Amino acid sequence: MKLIHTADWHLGQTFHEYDRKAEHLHFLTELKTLIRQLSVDVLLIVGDVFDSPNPSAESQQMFYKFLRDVTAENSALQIVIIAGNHDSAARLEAPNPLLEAMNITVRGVVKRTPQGDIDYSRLIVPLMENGKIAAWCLAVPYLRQGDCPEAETYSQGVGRMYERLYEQVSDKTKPIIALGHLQATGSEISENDRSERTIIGGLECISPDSFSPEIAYTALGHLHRAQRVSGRENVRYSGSPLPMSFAEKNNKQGVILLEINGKETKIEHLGMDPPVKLMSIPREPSPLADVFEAINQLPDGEINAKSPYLEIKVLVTEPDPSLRFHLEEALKNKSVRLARIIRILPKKVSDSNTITYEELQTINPMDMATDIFRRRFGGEEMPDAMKKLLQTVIHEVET
Ligand SMILES: [Mn+2]
Repeated sequence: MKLIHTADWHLGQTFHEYDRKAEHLHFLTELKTLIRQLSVDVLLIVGDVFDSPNPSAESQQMFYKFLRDVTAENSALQIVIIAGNHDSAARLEAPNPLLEAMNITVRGVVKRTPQGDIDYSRLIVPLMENGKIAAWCLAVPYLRQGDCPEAETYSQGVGRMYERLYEQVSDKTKPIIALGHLQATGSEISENDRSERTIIGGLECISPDSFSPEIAYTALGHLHRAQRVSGRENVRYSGSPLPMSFAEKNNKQGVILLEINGKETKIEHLGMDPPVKLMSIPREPSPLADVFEAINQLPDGEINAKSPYLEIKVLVTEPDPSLRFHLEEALKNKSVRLARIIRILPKKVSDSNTITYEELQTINPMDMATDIFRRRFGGEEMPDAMKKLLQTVIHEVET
């Protein structure tokens, strides 16, 4: 049985105002080719299908056209999709009556039975091969606090969710594959990346022990860098197919191919080169003269849909409202698309209270709040109860 694990497509994302439709289409075309060439049985899409809970008509159309095309081309293909924190759980599930007829299962909402218990059975999806159940999929969407079984903390609740689901699988002779959109402890996030840093202070990290060693493979989404978790070969993030921010420019994009033969599981990361590169110049933030020099070295040519996105890091000594204009002038005839300019003040100035918007974006809100608390209350630490409450609020706001 062959499966492809992918996640974090973020369809509809604009990259610093640039539309990414062409890049997403490129990925979807490559994915379709892979599925056909490898005769894949199951496609697992592990959350953050869309970048926004209210995706544009255009990005929804792209998604549903892909689903239609890929299932038409591969009549035996089964697809399991879960919602991520960026998706609207209910909206993603809405077309289920149509999708079910196409062998596609979407799980976004954790439903309750009339007695108020979690409806576990709905989250256990049989994976078929030649008309027979070949494996079980624990299709767990991104979980909010109230979705989990009773527990002291969010992470314990999530752990319990997977335990219960595992217990509920009656036929454990078949391989079990768990899905999850979460941050696992022992994983690395991309430096300064706010889109991933939705879980604060480490308390909300999920222990990889939540996934029983008996589970053949755990397919994770949420972190955009492909990686194993805590050195466990079979607990993995596929990573996103496109870099979502400049912090991710060195990530290796792709999907994971999983081959299950009885007890044996073969796991392989299939690299896919995104059609548009991210460039950051100069290597270190530099004075304007060096920046112009670096721009000079860029290749000449026309700008098209494949031209790299460019980040420029300038050391500035004072506000310069015409900076962007001068940089844009220098970039004329260069085959790049200017995405952002980072202005960095030299150390002695930035030591004062001035910080740039970009710097502000990199500060963890929890750190900021505890710092302010300390200053206001003569060095007192914020009480744990208040920290917990704040964490819940930040979590809700950011997800
Ligand atoms: Mn996510």
